[in-house]
Amino acid sequence: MAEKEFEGHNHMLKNLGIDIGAHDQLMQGLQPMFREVFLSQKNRPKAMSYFDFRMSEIHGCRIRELSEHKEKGGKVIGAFCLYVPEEIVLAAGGMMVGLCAGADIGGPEAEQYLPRNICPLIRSSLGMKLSRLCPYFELADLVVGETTCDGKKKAWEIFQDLIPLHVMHLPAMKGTKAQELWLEEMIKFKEKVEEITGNEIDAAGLKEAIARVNRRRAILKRLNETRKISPTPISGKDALLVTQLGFSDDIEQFLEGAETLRQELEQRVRNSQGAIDAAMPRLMVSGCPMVLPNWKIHHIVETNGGAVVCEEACTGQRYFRDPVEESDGKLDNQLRVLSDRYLKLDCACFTPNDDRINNIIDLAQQYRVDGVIYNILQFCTTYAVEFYRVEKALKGIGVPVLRVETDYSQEDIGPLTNRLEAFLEMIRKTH
Ligand code: BJ8
Repeated sequence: MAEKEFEGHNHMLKNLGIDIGAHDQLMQGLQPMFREVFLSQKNRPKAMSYFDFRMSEIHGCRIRELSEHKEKGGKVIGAFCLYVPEEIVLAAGGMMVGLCAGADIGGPEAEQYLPRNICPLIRSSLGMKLSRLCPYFELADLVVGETTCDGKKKAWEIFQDLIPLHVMHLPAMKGTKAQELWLEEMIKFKEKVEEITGNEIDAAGLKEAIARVNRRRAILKRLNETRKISPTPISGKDALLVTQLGFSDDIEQFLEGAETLRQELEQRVRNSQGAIDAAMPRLMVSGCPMVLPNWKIHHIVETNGGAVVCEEACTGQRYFRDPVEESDGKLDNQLRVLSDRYLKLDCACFTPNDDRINNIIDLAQQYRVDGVIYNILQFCTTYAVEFYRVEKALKGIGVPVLRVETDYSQEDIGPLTNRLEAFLEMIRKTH
């Protein structure tokens, strides 16, 4: 990432209220990290250059594009979770962006409001807002929370004093009653988005929005299919970066970049050209989301003789696995279909959560993994407790699993590396 690529947007960022000094420091820290994690890789697909560029401009060009959208009267809506339906925002002419933070930022500021023993994703997301470091937050006309885990549920009570907030109430179990409740939430969200954007959503607009988001799901799914092949044509780090960028990038530009990458990856598969040696253990990372710029586990694995070939996470399969059914139906029917599709997501906040266990087994088999790294963000109770069932199910099919608990700091890199190295070594010996 060229250093000057991070410059030149300061005027725009200042107008948004960003703390320029602290922001420069943040970006300067990110550049060497990006070089080390991504640009130092050998055998990278050429088409990753699009994603490198978009990453370098994540607080540059992309912010300019969103600002221009707003200058023309468009609205920006921020969200923290896969349960928030982007289709509704697009159907009302808005743009949706992910707001979750994946770096250890604004901790001291956030700790004025939050206990220390809270998950780093919640702490850093609040920290980003409080320390005025995230232009996406500052651009958002509305932020959408959701009642998933307890930490998030209660954090919205703090966020609501800082930003315009709408909370979607997610049921904790699935079934007919839950479907009705969730449909009601979907309708309330639609009405809120209409109020914010001033645009009424109709069946044609929603149909078009569903098709657009489905196109992104489809290309991500197809890209990821290539990772089932050995040698994998793309590193886990690169595949993760592509998915992570999906949460902030413009859909049409993203589709173009991803289509070029798809063609290259499929050609690589035909040529048996791998990004990582076929002899290296194939791993799945399962658990909490890994949001930008959290590449910790993938980087450790892939610099220690392993290949990550699948992510069972919201920054992975859960993001693109299930399309929304496309129909010519009336708006009411479309909202129901949309609502049912979103309720199918299998976050660990649900109980019981058999779907997730079944999906993990299915992915482990489809991607022919030699082992699973179960990734828990510190203090994330739902994913931590669900490990019991995941481990049991994986043992049942003979796939070893390693549970790791980590945060956004760099302090645990040493011990984490030792544990992951030992896990890889154990796999090598038994295969
Ligand atoms: S659908 S995974 S994006 S809630 S890591 S904040 S669960 S304590 S992020 Fe998530 Fe939606 Fe579920 Fe996905 Fe809480 Fe756990 Fe922190 Fe989490």
